[in-house]
Amino acid sequence: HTSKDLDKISRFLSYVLRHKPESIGITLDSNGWVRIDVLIRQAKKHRMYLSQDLITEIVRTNDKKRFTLSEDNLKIRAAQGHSTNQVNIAYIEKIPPEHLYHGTATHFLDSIFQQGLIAGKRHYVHISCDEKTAVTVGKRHGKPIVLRINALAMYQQGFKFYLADNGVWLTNNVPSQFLEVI
Ligand code: HQG
Repeated sequence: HTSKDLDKISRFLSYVLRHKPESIGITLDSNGWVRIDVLIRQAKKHRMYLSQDLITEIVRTNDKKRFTLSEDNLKIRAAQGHSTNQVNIAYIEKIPPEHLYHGTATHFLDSIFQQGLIAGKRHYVHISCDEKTAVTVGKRHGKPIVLRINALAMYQQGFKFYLADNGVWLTNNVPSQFLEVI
């Protein structure tokens, strides 16, 4: 498969596994999992032709490790990024490092410093463990800017942090006093 094909399928999987499973008539369990045979069957009805091998290749080669296979290889889920209400993943709580990073665009800054970082349509605020990744995330929205989050201080004040399967950190919201422009 060409990287263009894989990219197209990755986008399709992101859409159905994070946002709109009902668009192809699948249901995710509360931890986000769906059986791969069911996914393949339903995708085919929408002219998206998947196979177990293709799915394995995408999970393995995906640049951001967006998808996770269950241990028995029978199920798949998106690691993070959900907006669908079908899913409420029981992420494992973790103690964060002193600093974490959030990449955003300059035009959001005023609003962010007024309201803090909020999850918006997704279930959590998405946070990177290094500045370089945060710049890439920010570029998706405009002129990128990186905010440093005093994550350990937040944690010590009772905020919870979670680490997704793919290394993305998650939290419910970040009040602006824990943010610094770097
Ligand atoms: C901003 C990608 C105004 C926030 C990435 C962000 C990530 C505010 C945007 C994952 C705000 C939401 C998530 C406030 C936050 N006022 N703007 N109070 N609080 N924002 O796409 O973090 O390629 O939902 O800064 O790599 O950009 O999809 O979140 O700019 O891991 O796999 O609101 O998505 O991964 O944008 O990215 P998004 P995100 P994938």
